[in-house]
Amino acid sequence: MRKPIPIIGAIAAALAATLVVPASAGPNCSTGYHCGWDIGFDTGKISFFNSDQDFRDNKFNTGVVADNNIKTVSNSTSTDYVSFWYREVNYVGFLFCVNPNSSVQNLPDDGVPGNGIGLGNEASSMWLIPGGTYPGCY
Ligand SMILES: [Ca+2]
Ligand SMILES: [Ca+2]
Repeated sequence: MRKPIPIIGAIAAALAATLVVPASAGPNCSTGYHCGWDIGFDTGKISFFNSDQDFRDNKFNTGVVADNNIKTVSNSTSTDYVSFWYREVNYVGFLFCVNPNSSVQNLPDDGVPGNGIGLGNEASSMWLIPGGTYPGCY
């Protein structure tokens, strides 16, 4: 009877993970950036490198304004920044937060953008705070 060789298996798995997935990267978002989408992970993308206190002057790559229009978020920080998303400009009205190397797709949404109900299609600013991961964030 052959004995299993768990150490080689573990090394192979770790190596494969290292080769396939960058150390800290959310889905479809370049390392160091915090990304948002209009729909899913592929329609209407915007990438933030720093905090942004007002989305009214930010647009997706489709040209659509990002304010009150982000439904999906991915965190690809290269360090330990957690993204905190707010209902209003200037970081007022906390909505949700996303930990390093994490994401959330199609946030709960009542179908009416910017009416203060739901999490999707509500964000108007995003603040990056170091020291993650934080409990209670996606
Ligand atoms: Ca802005
Ligand atoms: Ca809403």
